[in-house]
Amino acid sequence: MLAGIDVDPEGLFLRIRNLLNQHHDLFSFAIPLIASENIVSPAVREAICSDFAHRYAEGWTGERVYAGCQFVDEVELICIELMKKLFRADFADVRPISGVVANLTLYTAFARPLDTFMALSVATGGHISMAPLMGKSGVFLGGTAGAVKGFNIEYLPLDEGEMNIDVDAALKKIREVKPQLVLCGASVFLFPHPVKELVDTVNEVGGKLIYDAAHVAGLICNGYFQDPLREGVEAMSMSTHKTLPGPQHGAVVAKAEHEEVIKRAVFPGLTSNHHLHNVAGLAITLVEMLKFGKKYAGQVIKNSKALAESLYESGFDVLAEHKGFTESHTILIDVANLKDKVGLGADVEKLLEKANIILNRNMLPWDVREGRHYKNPGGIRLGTSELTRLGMKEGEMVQIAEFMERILLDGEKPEKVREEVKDFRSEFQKVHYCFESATKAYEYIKIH
Ligand code: DSN
Repeated sequence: MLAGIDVDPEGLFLRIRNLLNQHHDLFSFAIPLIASENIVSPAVREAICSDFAHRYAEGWTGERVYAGCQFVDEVELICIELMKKLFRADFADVRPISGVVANLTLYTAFARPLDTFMALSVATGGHISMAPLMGKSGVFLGGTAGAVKGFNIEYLPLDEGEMNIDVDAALKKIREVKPQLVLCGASVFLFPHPVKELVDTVNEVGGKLIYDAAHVAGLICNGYFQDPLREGVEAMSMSTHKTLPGPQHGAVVAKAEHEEVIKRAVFPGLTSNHHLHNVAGLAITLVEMLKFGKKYAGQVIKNSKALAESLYESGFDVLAEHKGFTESHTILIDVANLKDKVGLGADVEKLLEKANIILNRNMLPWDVREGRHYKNPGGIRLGTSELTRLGMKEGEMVQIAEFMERILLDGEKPEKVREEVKDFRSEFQKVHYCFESATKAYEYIKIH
């Protein structure tokens, strides 16, 4: 034994494989509600365990510095063309290996260390990749924009009632601080951001407006939510696995004039090899979006509205009721009123996990003011992308709200509800909005 680990290789191998199998069993019978997650189709799973996973192809297609890339190049070119078509973009780069690297690509292309950068704070829905190294109060945040790029970060103000960027306050601040770069987009992204309202002022002060579409890329490319490139942004970064139901990867789309600076930022700036199996998986995902995407994205939004409505009617404090709760896949709930009964966000997350209902705690914009911490914040965040891919519709959202009500409001034991959750899930075992396959959504595929 080494620090509690059996070092017998055979035993360890079997143990790891057993853990993987258990994980697949868990998700086969769970309600997956994490807004940043989704499930890929069997065709995409096949691509991501292909030989592409073993290869190198540094640089741009047709200009690689390794042999053996002829099929890799053809797949990547198809992927690029599909990105351009679906996002109606002049230029696409599918080499960033994650959403954070996609953001870093735009930071590198459009700004320099010590430049002033504006985005939402983490507490108001921003992502850690937008955050400074140190908070204003001297607390260590370690955000990518500060830690890696050394930006001077000013926050975009949030209108807490509207759960959106406060346009008047943002315009005033942009005129004052004259940022080189302003980023719209968020990790709690309920409503389209005011790109059109901000762009002229950002440009007047000499800055550039960009957009992080990590959460909403699968809505945007199917004609929903908003169309940032038409509304005035220079470029959009994204991850490819949230509402866009692809493998874990990143991408950037931009106006034609930014092609060279973005290409250079990606390679040799931020990547060496760019995970070719995920590029192949992304290409297949984009084909799926071309064929099935409009129905999928429309249903994601219908489902999130239905789930929010049912939860609200059950008595949950779902945010932004006066605006129909959400225009995306995401719902935010204030659970501070459950503090004495079940606890705050982390307690709610853990209790629901016992019933195989998987979601995450989330900060509310007013948590810091009210003395709450990100480890046990006042909110929970829910997303409907993965449930939609499993074929669920509005009726199932009502059922899911009931499960949550019974555990969190009526005090039923989660272990008892879990048995019903498993029954409920047994009907939804295939991935939808993709090419037909016999493989189940969470089937553990054994090759060895
Ligand atoms: N942290 C992820 C999210 O859950 O939104 C994004 O990277």
